[in-house]
Amino acid sequence: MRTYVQRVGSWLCLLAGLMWSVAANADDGYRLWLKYDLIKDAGLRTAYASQAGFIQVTGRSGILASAAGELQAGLQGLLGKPVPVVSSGSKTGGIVLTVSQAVALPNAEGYQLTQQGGNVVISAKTEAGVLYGAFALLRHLQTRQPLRNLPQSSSPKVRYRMLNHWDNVNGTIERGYAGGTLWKWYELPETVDPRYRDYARANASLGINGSVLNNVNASARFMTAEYLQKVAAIANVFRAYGIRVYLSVYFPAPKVVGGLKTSDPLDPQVKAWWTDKVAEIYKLIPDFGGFLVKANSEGEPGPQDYGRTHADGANMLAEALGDHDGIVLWRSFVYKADPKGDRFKAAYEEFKPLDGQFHKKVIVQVKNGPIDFQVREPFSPLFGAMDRTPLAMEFQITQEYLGFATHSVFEAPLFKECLDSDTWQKGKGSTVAKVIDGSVGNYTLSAMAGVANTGSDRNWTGNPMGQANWYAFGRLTWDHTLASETLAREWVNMTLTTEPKAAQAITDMMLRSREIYVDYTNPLGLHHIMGYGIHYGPEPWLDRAPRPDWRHTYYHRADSIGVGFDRTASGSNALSQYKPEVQAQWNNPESCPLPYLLWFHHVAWTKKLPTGRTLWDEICTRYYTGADAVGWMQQQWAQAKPAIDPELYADVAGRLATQHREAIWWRDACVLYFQTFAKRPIPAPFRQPDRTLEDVKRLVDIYQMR
Ligand code: BDP
Repeated sequence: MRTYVQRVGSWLCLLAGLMWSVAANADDGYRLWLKYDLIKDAGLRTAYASQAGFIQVTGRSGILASAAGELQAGLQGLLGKPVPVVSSGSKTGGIVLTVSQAVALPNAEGYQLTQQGGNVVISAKTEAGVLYGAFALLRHLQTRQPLRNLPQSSSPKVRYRMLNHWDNVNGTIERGYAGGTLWKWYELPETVDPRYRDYARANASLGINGSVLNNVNASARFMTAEYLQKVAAIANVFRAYGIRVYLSVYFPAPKVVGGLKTSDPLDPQVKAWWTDKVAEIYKLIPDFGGFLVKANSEGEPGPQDYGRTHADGANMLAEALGDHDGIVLWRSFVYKADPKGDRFKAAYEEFKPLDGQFHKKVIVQVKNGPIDFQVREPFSPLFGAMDRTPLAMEFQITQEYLGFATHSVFEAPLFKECLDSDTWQKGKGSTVAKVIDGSVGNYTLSAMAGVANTGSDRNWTGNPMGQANWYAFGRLTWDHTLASETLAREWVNMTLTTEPKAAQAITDMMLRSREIYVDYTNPLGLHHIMGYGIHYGPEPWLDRAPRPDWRHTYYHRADSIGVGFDRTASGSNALSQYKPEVQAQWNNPESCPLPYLLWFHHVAWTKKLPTGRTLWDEICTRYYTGADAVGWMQQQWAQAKPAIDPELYADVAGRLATQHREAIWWRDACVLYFQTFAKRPIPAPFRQPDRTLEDVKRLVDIYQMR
């Protein structure tokens, strides 16, 4: 009996040990790109360790302590040995952190990594700069760069580098696909989730220095004393990582929570209310960043409700900020339900006349494209037109129109395509990036915002591949010249694997993924044909909605002749909102680049394109090859399997399988629907779908829970 018990006991121990080791190896994605797993190459480890004998830091205040702490944890993990933090010494072979006014860089948050007197020295004008330098050094080691590649120096090109959270008080996230909000409003301010710190670390590692905590469809609650206490508790955590908090404003807050009779921005009582509110906020949060405002847009109230302009509203808030170091980010995402108009033109029509009228603390925040975060958009004409107003970029990281957390779409190529577009605002070379970094207009205010894809899921982004979009966005806010390939490779190396073949297979998959998504959903410049409301799956046939510009037939305009939205002078003339040089690129259907063709032209189904195919055949080719290419993505991922954590591998493999099935759904829905107009066969070698249009329509109803 004793032997039996002993035997069972030892089996149980073995089993427990096994389970532990499985659990210890399983990667739940929580650590993002800050994994710091042991470097397996002993030679490299020794080389790095020879420069990492100690971390010397003189100050021990908030941000410097964060920098030293991060380096210590990172080096211990990567090198497998403890690294002491010391406050002084004349030893060599260590890392020295120093704040020095002598550092000559354009931005005080920039850093230098040099080798001096046998040490690696991280220096910057500010503590935040030192923190960014510490993360840069860690990234250097995580991506296995040789130490001889130092020195390096880097300075952020944009001043306000921020995430916008569309998080609601009730814990949900508008267009969030990774669980609920990270902010536990009901527990705050007393209980401060340790996760807030990890959120701040991740963002600081990219250079992000601001976070708007709440949805642009804002609740007035955030302006109450109760909620400001909660916000302050989060700000206290973020401060040690150089991140400032901002709040979205519900414009009628003075009426709703202030008890005033009006929220008219020119009313003296309203002005006084905001001035007092600002004072209250800065007392609690001395480094508060400022306000983000969605006004007179999609039913949100705003200054126009009182006969005032967007500039009146923005300037009133800017004045209320007074001498505090805060800004107002006023969104240009506005459009009216005009059946005769073109939604494309709306933001320009409202904001261009106000150019030059904004207070010096106001930045107008513009979505990358004129419509709404579609899979591909031409850049917003405002970037070329507002030459007397600083403009912020608003990208969407969360994949509202890009297949949620199911489809793997690497967004860096989308961001870059917009940033690198030439607006010609002040002549050739006035790229969108240079407009928003302030260099074209010579502004010191510059900002870039991304609508966050984070949530309470353990791995932060639902789809582990979504982490790469957070990563790429953040790195681009720091340096918009970084190439998509660099960003993909860095992220893969830091997050998934450094094994070269596997890393290459995944990088290749990521780099093609956006174009593949475009092909099986909206090829050749089709846009806004996704599932109504939910924005998932195809629904190009939608011709009934409360507003004309919420109908999808409004956007694609398919008829027996052809498809596409004529935005030239013979149509809505939206093209006239661009500089002549930009118009020249897109104006002529013969020379308009294919990715933008149906954005600007109604093209005949029979029209021969430069590819040698007719428009109809080209559309079909894109839908079919796009859907097939998801099969290729699956193969790429499978190639990397031996080098990837099994849990993480299986998670992404499952999502890719769904993506493949849904790509075929998109394909069938769109070719079957457009075929009812084109009245042509599916070109060989492709085959007519087995199912009918009615079959695919039913699928959409199921997703929409109709
Ligand atoms: C749209 C979203 C909506 C947002 C809106 C915005 O569908 O949920 O509120 O943008 O940016 O894309 O304000």
